[in-house]
Amino acid sequence: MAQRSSFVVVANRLPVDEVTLPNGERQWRPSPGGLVTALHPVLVEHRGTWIGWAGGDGTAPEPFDLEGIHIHPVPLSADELERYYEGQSNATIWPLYHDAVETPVYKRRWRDSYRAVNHRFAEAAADVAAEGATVWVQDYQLQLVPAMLREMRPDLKIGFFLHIPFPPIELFMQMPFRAEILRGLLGADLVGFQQRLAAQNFVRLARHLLGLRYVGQSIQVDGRQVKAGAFPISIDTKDMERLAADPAVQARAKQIRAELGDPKTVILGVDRLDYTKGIELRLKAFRELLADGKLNVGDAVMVQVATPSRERVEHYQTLRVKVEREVGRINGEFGKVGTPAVHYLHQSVDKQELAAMYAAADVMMVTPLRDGMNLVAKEYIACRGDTGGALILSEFAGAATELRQSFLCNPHDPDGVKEALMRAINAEAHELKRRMRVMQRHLRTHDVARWAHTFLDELGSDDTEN
Ligand code: GDG
Repeated sequence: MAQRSSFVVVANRLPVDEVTLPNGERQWRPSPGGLVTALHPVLVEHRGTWIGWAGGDGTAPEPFDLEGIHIHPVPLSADELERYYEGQSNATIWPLYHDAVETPVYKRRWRDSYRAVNHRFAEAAADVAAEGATVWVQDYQLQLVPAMLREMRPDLKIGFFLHIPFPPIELFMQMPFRAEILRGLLGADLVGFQQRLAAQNFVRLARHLLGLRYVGQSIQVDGRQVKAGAFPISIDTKDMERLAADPAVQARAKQIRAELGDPKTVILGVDRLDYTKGIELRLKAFRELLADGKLNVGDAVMVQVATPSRERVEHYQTLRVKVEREVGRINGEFGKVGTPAVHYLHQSVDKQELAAMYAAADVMMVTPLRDGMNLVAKEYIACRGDTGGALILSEFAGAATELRQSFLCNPHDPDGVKEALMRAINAEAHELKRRMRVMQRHLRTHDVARWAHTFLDELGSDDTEN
């Protein structure tokens, strides 16, 4: 029988990658990424089990322990990867929940696969959870798990957290199996969102679609209370501050600036290559400012890290072509030999290099059309020490609710983005420092540990150590 845990996290992906050592041996290593960054400290604290997919297709490896976490892999076949993951999760739900900024694609066979895979994850959780355990289900790939798990194990305390936005009723109603998704989520005792508005969308939807009554943020379902609430996720602020203050990282930041030709202004973007992140509009704003003569190559340089993401999904292939065409156009028109206007990296950089980039950037551009939170914005703030730097932040990122001292902009308005960028570039140093200090103070108290504890407290289970 599987090892039983009193605290279980269920997420699409396990927080590990398999690497090949120089001697050819295969080994599991912790892997970077938004969700892992967020949950790792909490799991270690609680000695929990993490259930998820280990990568690859076919059979899953046997459960194992890594850095204080019990890892419980769930298999996905090649067919399921295409239908459940790339299809239903990333070509249907992801665009629909992000304001349909790309057209969602609906396919019955994707939906069937989504159901089957959710059932497998629920069964795994039912197997490993101890009597009365707390199970925390993560994100849009697994929205049916809470109800399936409740059916199998009514003794469990079930939490669900959605990392991405939850759309307004009008949009959600497009979804062909909308009632099933909603009932899936309502299997939880607590459904957490990044934003208050998203929680409101959810309770209103429960009334609209299923005629359920709610008082405040508490919905009555089959004689149970299901609570909804906002739990804005954050970063491990201390860890990020420490990393950025490391002399090697600081030296690398200086070196990056020198390699870029010691320009007056280094403008940085760091995103998964995703159409919600507003990478194209950011490049376009930069191109127009160069064309208007408001910025000059040499004085200002842009660095865009666009981490490869969901490369087999068509929307993402199209986006890559568009972004790379725009980068080519800008460099073709404005670059000089040895001095490109945009440095574009379609690759993943390591954590130290990322921190050095943040520390080297005068202006960080975070311009999503819609984003649940956006941890990049928070990481940048934490990496700037007390040295200034400016954050341009889309009003449509969840982070905008908290980071009010950033230069906020509407990413749908190109002139507004350009104006925000120029204001940031021309701001006085003392003004930038003042803004940074306020946001840094906020992040020191509102870090990822607080996020997790607040959620688990509300779920009534922040005693999982025992
Ligand atoms: C989803 C929601 C929500 C990126 N490139 C590299 C790299 N990263 C790291 C960043 C950051 C994370 O990945 C990205 O997190 P975001 O929050 O910015 O965005 P999503 O991936 O879309 O995450 C989002 C999040 O879930 C958490 O709830 O905030 O709204 O969409 O940590 O640093 N890390 C390294 N190299 C890279 O090249 N090492």
